[in-house]
Amino acid sequence: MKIVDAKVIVCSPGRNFVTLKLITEDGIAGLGDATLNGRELSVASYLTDHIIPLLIGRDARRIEDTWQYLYKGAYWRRGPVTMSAIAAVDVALWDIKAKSLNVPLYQVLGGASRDAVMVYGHASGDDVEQTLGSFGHFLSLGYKAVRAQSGIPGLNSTYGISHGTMAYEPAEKNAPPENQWSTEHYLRHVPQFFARLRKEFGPEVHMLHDAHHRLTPIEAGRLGKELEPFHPFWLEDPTPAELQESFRLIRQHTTTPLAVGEVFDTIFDCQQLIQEQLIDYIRMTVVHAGGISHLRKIANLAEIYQVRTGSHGATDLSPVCMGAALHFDLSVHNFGIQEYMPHTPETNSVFPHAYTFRDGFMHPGDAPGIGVDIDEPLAAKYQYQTAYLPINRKLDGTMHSW
Ligand code: EZ4
Ligand code: CO
Repeated sequence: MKIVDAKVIVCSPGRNFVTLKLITEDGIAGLGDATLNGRELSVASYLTDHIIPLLIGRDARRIEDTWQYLYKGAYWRRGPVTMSAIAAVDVALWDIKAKSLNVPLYQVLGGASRDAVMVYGHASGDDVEQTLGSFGHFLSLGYKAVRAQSGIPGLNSTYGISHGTMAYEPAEKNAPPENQWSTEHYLRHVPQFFARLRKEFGPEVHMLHDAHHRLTPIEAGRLGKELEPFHPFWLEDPTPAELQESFRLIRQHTTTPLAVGEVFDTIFDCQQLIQEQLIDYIRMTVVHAGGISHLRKIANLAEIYQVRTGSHGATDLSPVCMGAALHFDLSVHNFGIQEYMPHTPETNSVFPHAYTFRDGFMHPGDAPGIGVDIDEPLAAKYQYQTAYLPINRKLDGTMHSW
């Protein structure tokens, strides 16, 4: 089953997406997401200029060998651009494999380990009152788990607050927007905010929060400790995780569960975090972490240490990634939770899909393969637009992690 054609489709139905399409000699098409928010064209070039010429004529059935060929064969290992490109190939090959067997992808990944996949939505607001309203809205839609982010008094902008009806997921045309940061303001606000949420919505609903890499380990320890009475499901990205051992310090101070990994790209980014049991949820995604093949290895390592998955699922990952993630989530034993932000109607019309949401849970559907397609003529109507993620400065102008 030779690969005879391959193309990279860049489109922007509201935001930029990069999609790889592989076609076999039998006419089976497989899709893989290759979107890296704010750096989209680098992955498109990596695929078009360096990978596609190597794929033509290869046997589409040899998924693991192709993964190793692209990873080891590049000599230059790891990194988000390389790993997103490899992921796109890997997912497209899994899509082809399952389509050639006429089964949904989860059936070739060992079958379903559960009936459906619990997802969490994103509540946000400029202040606590608005966020409470948004949180209640998600509960009325059936969500059993909701992430809550609120504007912080004294700061003119912060991470995670949606404006208007659009789901929050930044990418600004032309130049990066600037956000403001103050750890003091943030730490004063969040525990009170969570106290209100828990009081308002009772003990059952899972409440999540994303600190978005902005605290030092000891500050994160303090936040985790102060949140304990309100038992959050997790505290996400409490501190930048390049230095994995810094999580030891957080662990010494709090039992609040920790979730990390949306910016990681290989198992080596989380090996110490997992093996020392410094985290509770690993948030790596199919698209940025080398595809289904590599993410399964990460999940298998995590399973031994009782770390569960909690894959990133923001709207800057395409529906192709969302579909692949749901097959992974349904099949892997140590699944924890899946992030879900619905895409816009334009995006959904470019990427028709079989996955469904019902009552707080999702299912990938039973269409052969991943169950996500791309409408190429429609995609061609939405041209790529230069876009950047925001940057973040402290009140005195110092650059900070966004
Ligand atoms: O900032 O996907 O948990 N979700 C997140 C996201 C990330 C974006 C970056 O492109 O942290 O909002
Ligand atoms: Co996050």
